[in-house]
Amino acid sequence: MTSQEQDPSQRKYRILRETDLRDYLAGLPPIVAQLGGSPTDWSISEVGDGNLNLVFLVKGSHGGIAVKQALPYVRLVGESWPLPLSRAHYEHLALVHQARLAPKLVPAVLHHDGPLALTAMELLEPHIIMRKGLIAGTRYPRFVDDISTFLAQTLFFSSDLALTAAEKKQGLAAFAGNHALCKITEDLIFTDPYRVAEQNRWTVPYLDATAAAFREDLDLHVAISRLKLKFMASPEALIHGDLHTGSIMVTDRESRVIDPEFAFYGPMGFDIGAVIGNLIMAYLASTGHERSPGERASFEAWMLETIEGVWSEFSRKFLALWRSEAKGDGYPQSLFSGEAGAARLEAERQAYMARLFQDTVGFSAAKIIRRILGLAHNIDFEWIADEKRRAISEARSLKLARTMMLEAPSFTTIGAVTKAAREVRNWQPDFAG
Ligand code: SR1
Ligand code: MG
Repeated sequence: MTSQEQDPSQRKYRILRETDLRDYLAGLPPIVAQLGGSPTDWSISEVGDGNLNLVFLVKGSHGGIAVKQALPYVRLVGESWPLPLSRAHYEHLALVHQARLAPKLVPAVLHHDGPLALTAMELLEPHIIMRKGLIAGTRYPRFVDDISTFLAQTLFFSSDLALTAAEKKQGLAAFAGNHALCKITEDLIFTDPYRVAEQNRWTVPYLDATAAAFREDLDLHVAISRLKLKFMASPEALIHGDLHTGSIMVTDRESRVIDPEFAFYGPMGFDIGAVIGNLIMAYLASTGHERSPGERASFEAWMLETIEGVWSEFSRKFLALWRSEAKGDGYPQSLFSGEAGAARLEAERQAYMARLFQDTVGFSAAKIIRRILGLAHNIDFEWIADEKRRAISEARSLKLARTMMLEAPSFTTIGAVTKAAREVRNWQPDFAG
């Protein structure tokens, strides 16, 4: 036996500790070559700070890799919340698919082991998690171009605009089993923040009244339920499914999208809204990280430009793909022939983008609310040590998100969203005084 991969006893699922991982990787010749040196000299450390998985960084004399292993439960909560290991399969499938559609914008997969729910990937170095960079006030000049390309290419090329009906349905079937991860989203984003749920939390006592108001607000309950239904019943494209700024790694020269374990065929606006909602939170949290008033003003101006750039560049690239690569069964060319047909199709493309923008605004708002009133919070706010200052940023975000969700049709441009964000940044909640 030359490799542990060929030894059936080694292929059963077990949670890997650092020493087990060393032995396991030592049995994989391509990985040994990539790392270099003797396995006994490799440094291995578990660095996972996400909500679900183990993540190891492994470094040898020649190079490094990242290894991700799914745990059979939600790491954030513990063994009382079991979660299928199959998510590692869907993540692997999505990474391979995204690498084809958006080359160089996701980490390269080096090895995948289904039974161990483990994937070894290219080590992204010196990249950092974008959320941490934004908290530090760092600007990323490549980000708008990279994320808009990622969104336009992964969404367009997995949609009915680019695929035949048969191809699209095969894709849908391949990801249909990832329903346990969808259920997390259905509960944690679209339901729990609006009802009494054991795991909800918020910054007490400052947000007590707002949390209670959200639980009683039937207009909001209708709006979030419409979004939930759209999430559950709109298989428009293969979406990443968890595209927050903690799922993006950046340097000043490049950006990579990681962690697509929530991938499934869903509404495109959920991914675009995730990016924009998380940028809005970074913008409104920024004041909580300043050491003197106005210290981060130019960074904040860049954040607003970035929010505008994400939508406008995505929209431009998506439309360009639709005009040049529409080989799918949606909008048959034969129905839009001649000059009049071409003009009508172009008008329809614009109408499609307007509807997608409405979805994006609504999903952005849902993403903001869940991070402030639900189970899983984000460090943009959590790292503001002074609880009152944190609550001020959170209250502003909730106020903006509520308006975006209830009045989505009044936001017809991304400029209207950034204008509202700029205005709410100066609003003082009652408890601030
Ligand atoms: C219980 S998992 C909580 C959250 O972590 C992931 O990153 C997803 O956003 C999920 O909703
Ligand atoms: Mg994740």
